[in-house]
Amino acid sequence: MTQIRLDNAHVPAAMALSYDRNQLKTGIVHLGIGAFHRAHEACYTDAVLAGGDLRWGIVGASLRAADTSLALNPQDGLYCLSIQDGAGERLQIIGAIREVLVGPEDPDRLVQAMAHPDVKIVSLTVTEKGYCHDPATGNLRLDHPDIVHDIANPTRPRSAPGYILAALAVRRANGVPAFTVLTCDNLPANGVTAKKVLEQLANAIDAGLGAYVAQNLACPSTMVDRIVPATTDADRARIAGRLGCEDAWPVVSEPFSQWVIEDDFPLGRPDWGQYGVQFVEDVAPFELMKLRMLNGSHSSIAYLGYLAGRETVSEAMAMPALRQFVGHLMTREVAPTLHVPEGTDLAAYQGDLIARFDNPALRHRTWQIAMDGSQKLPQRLLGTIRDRLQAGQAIDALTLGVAAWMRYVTGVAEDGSAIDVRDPMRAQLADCTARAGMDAGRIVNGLLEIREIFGEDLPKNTAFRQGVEAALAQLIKHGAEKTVEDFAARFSNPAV
Ligand code: CS2
Repeated sequence: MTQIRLDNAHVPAAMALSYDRNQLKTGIVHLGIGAFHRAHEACYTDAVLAGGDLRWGIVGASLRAADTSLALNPQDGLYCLSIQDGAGERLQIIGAIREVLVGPEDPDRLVQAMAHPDVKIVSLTVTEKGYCHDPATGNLRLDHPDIVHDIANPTRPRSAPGYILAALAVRRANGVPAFTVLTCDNLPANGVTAKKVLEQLANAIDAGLGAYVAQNLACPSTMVDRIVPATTDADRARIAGRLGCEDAWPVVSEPFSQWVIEDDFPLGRPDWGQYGVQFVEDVAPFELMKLRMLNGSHSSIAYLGYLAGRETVSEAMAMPALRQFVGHLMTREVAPTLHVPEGTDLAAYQGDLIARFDNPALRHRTWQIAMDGSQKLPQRLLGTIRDRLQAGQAIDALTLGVAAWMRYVTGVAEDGSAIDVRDPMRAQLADCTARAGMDAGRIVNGLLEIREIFGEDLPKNTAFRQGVEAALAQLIKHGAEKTVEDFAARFSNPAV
C-alpha cells in the first residue's frame, strides 16, 4: 500500500504551521544537517518563524552523503519532531528547513547559496572531526586530505571550513559583508576554535583572505544541549501511524533543550531569546559544565556500558554500580573543576542529567556515543584530568573512563566478537592495539604515543599513566561489569 507522504500539501490538519512557507527568505545556511540540528536550531528557528519574522528560513547542506536530501526534499523540507519522555510522545511538524543541498553533488550551488546577501548566518553541526583540526592543540591539520584538497581547489571545496571560505571570498568580491559563523558542535570554545581553523586555512589559500577573516569574521561561541538519538525504523513506523502520512526521516528527542550563545551577530539574528535561548557575554562556564558533566559522563557510560553488553544509555544506567560510578565522576571529580555560571545549582543540574540519561523512551545507543572517541576524549575527560592532576587531586573515575575507551578501541568485545569502531583515527588506533595484543601496559604505551589526543604532557605524567594502565588491566582481566562493581564498592566505603 502506498502511503501519502508528508509535504506542503499533506500536513495533518491538527499540526498545520501557523506561517506561510512561501513567504520565507533564507537567512541561515546550515552545514551538517543531521538529526541534532533538526531537533535544536531548526526548532528554535521554527518558533521565530511562527512568531512572524519570516527572514530566517534555513537551507541545510550535507557535506557527504545525500541521504538527508533524498528524505527531506520530496517533503518540501518538512519533517516531524517527536519529543519523548517516560510519560508519552508529543509530535510537531517543523517547517524551518526550505531545502537540503548536497555539497559534493554541486559545490558551486552551495557556495552561491551561502554567498547570497539574504544569508546572515552560516551555522554548523559537522561534529568534532569536521573542523579538520588537531584536538589537542586546536590547530588546523594542513595534512588532512580534505584540507590538502581545499587549498588546491578553493572554489570547489570539500571541508566545512573550505566551504565557508569559498563563500566568504565570493561575498568579499561582491561587496557583501561577511555572515556570522555559528558553530553548534561540542567543542571547547567552539567559536574560537572555528575562527582559528578558518584563519589558518584562509592564510594557506591567500594571505588577503586570511587578513579579511581575521578582521571581519564573527564566530560567537555557543553551548548546545539536547539528546537526540539516531532515528530508528520503529520510530518511522510509529510516527507514520500517528501522523497518518509517511515521513522518511523524523527526529526523536528528549523534552530538554538548551542553547547558550555569545551575542555577536554583525548582520543581525533571529530573536531566539524569545523562545528560550540564553544570550551571554561569555559562554565558557556553560560550555565547560556541559562538556565535562554531560558529555564526559556520556562517553564513560558509552564505553563501559557497551563493554558490559548494554545497548542503550538507559540500560547502562540501570546497572546500580555504573550509576554510582557516574555519580562519583560528576560529584567528586568533575564538579570541583568547574566555575559554574552564576545562578546555577550544580547539584540540581547533575540530578537532571541523571534523569535525562534514565529516559527510558530514548533508545540512545552506547555504540552511537562511542563513535569518534579520539576527537571527543580531550574536551570530555582529558581537560578535567589535567586540572585535577595540577591540583594534586584523585582521578580514579576519569581514568576508568579513558581506560574503557582504550579497551573499546582494541576492537574486540568481551565475548570475543568484533566491535565496529568508528573513528577518523581508526587505522592508527587499530595499528597500536593490534601490535599490543591484550596487554594493558603495551596498549597504554601505544595509545599514549598519539599526541593529537593526549598532548605532550599527559603521556609523561606517571600518576595518569599508571592509573589508566591499572584500570585497563582490570577491564581486560575481569570485564567492565565487574570492574565497575569493584569501583563502586571501593568508593562507597571510604575506609577501603
Ligand atoms: C553525545 C552527544 O553522541 C555523543 O557523543 O554525548 O551527542 C550528546 O547527546 C549531546 O551533546 C547532548 O547535548
